[in-house]
Amino acid sequence: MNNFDLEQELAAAFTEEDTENNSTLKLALYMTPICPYCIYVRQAIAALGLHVEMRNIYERQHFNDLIAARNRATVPVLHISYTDENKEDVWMPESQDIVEYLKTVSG
Ligand SMILES: N[C@@H](CCC(=O)N[C@@H](CS)C(=O)NCC(=O)O)C(=O)O
Repeated sequence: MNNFDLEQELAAAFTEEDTENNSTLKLALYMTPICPYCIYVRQAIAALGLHVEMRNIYERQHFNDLIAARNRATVPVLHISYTDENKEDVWMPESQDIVEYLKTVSG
């Protein structure tokens, strides 16, 4: 495991506060290491200092989960889940939309 992977593993243990909705949200990015749109989003995540778990779809489980949710393997996709069980998970595609959303989360 290299430093980047380790950092992501540790980051996955944390969550972001969703201040607007007063619940906790967890962010995960479905990605591949070589996809330019994914790199763009990952750079934004680093710049914003957010904790986002990386889910490389070269790993079978992550690939299967993405297909089950969206019926397509296009990445990046941001998975947003909430501690409030009444709130449905969101699967957000499109790198530009993801970055704009992340800016709102980082406040
Ligand atoms: N408009 C999308 C483009 C995403 C995209 O084309 N991703 C490529 C990888 S860089 C991909 O997943 N291609 C395979 C596929 O669509 O099944 C975005 O900005 O996120």
